[in-house]
Amino acid sequence: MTYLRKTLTAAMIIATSALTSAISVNAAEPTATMTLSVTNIDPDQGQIMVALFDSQAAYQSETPTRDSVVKVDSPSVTIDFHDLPLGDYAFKLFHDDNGNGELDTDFMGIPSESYYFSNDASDPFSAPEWAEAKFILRSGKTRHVVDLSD
Ligand SMILES: [Ca+2]
Repeated sequence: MTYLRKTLTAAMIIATSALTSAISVNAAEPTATMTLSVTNIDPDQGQIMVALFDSQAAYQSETPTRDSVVKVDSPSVTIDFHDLPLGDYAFKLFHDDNGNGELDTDFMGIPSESYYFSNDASDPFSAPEWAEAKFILRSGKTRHVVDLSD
């Protein structure tokens, strides 16, 4: 009885330490770099403002995991997000062409500056749902081309 218990305990310690080392090997989780190439920015002034979301809850509560503001001085800009954990994301951006930090709208509430949701998602009456805009970020490098000419 005593011998069996000691043997079992030793086996459990070995199993536990094997598990611990397996976890520490995985500690450096794979990440990804996401590049946004924003093209056909017109007029080539102001700034591009991007918000990146990593969950539906974050998307709906407008709580970006990353954001970026890039000055526009040519019709195209490139924005990189490094070291992103893999998973589902959605982003939205707009061209703040008058540089006031806001998406301007007309008297009907319709945006008067260019904007874009990931997947080119759109909804005629409001912002598109997470399900429409989300994409899966895999390891390595991902590039999204955002054509603002539309
Ligand atoms: Ca603006």
